[in-house]
Amino acid sequence: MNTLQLLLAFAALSVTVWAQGCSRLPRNLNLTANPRLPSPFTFYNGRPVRTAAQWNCRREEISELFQRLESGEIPPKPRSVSGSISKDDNSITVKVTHRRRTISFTASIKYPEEGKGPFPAIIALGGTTVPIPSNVATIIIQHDQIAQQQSATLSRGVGLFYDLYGKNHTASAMAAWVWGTSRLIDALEDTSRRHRINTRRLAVTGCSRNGKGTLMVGAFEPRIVLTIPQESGTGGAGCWRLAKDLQNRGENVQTAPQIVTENVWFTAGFANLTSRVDDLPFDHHLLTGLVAPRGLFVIDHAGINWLGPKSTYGCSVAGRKVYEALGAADHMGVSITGNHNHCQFPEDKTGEYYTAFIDKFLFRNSSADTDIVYSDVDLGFKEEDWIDWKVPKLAK
Ligand code: MCU
Repeated sequence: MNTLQLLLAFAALSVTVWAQGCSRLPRNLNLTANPRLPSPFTFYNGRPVRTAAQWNCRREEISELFQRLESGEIPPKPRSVSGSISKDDNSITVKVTHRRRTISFTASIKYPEEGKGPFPAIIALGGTTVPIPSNVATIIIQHDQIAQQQSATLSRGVGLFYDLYGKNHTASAMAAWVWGTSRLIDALEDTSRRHRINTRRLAVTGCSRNGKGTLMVGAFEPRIVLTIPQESGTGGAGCWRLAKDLQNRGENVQTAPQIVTENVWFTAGFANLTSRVDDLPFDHHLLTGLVAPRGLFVIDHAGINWLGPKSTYGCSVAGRKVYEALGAADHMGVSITGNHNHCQFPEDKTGEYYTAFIDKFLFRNSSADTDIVYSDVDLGFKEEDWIDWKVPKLAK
């Protein structure tokens, strides 16, 4: 083969690779220890991510890695999903049929007192803990009905999701909540002429355990334009590796080995990995990265060690680098302040920043300043200890 032939063969090969789209992960993953936060910009096979198109492939890969190792599978939309709005306009009932089984659940809708709409809406997991602006609707999904979160021993496979897919489905409670929230949005789309919600301006929020679920929903449901996890701590906006390090330094912080004994937030198989989190090909900065470039405002508590505020801070700073690579650093913010009760919304800088995120992402006010990385105490994250990769420019 001469040089020209060689070049042509190579060109043909790369065309085939591109035509096939993203390269697939192997069936059996080879997990190798990495004590730092894994690079968002290196594929599982070691190749670099250099373009926006490659990031889309990497994004798919990260999503699959999370589902395989940590959350369990989030099933796609079943063929039959429909919605119906109650006569009093205060709720939507979502009906889903999959392989001859049917479930239904109801979410409440509260509209602003004034105005015609369509209104942006905040979907709240279980109830609201953030202030709802007077021009925004609230939709409350009782996600515990979709997958229970009472205890690690009693709640596995309990809830409407498992009535539909079987109690041995790999989906963790959080994966099931993502699925349920997605079906709620399907139903809102299905009934768009019968309600006054703007389904293109949806946010999601929840606090603590529901904050963990909130980040998952934002990561896996692209129709959400603003994700607001509040005090989600470990298993949410915090990183497994950072929490482990804090514990090694004597802090009373929640870590992976403990969390799986407490509840069913993760797929059952994740329990085999919690003693070796360095082997995970991801950490939660990549969950943050899955939300990019959509709006994300991480709220946490500086004074509750169990939540691991240092972990959430560092993990957010690392995850924000994905936004930076996409030319949208200010689409992601983090604010960690103290002096309030757990899940009580703080009337401090966090409140101010929250309003800016609402303005920018629910009302498309591009001048709202959301370039925010804030903590009211020094949370001491040393990037050089945790990040050994550079941020490429992926923007088109
Ligand atoms: C921060 O979320 C959880 C935490 O992970 C648990 O260890 C603790 O029991 O409960 C927190 C919570 O959901 O509080 C309402």
